[in-house]
Amino acid sequence: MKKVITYGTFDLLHKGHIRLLKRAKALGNHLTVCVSTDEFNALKNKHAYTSFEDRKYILEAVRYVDEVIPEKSWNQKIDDVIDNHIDVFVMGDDWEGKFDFLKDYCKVVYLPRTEGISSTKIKHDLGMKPK
Ligand code: C2G
Repeated sequence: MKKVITYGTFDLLHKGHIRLLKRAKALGNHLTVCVSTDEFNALKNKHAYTSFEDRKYILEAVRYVDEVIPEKSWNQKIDDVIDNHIDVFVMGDDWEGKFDFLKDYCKVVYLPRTEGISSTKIKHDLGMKPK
């Protein structure tokens, strides 16, 4: 079993998220997604359109995802990697270098983001956010 983990809000699930999840799963044979709770999103100054419960429910339906757990704080990643016996930590490269401290515990991989799509762009385009 080669376990992969990734983190995020995954609001308004779109192709960029799916491509990240697909490539992350391909780095092993088990993918754990750690989804930001609504409370943690507030710490990230993010307001997700869908609740944690709904974002978790949606992710659990994605073929590449094996397990979904809550992300409640910035400093749970080392414990998550140890407790879940994780081999590979994956994030989009907008986070390049930010999680290199995990290299003491697992492989760290930053994948190129998918251009032209984001939850923020969707909200802008739908007129849900001020320009
Ligand atoms: N992503 C991507 N391409 C996009 C949009 C997002 O590859 N067009 C990736 C991001 O790089 C991230 C993942 O999809 O790896 C989830 O994106 P967000 O929900 O925006 O996650 P974020 O708010 O960056 O939360 O502790 C880490 C944070 O929870 C990351």
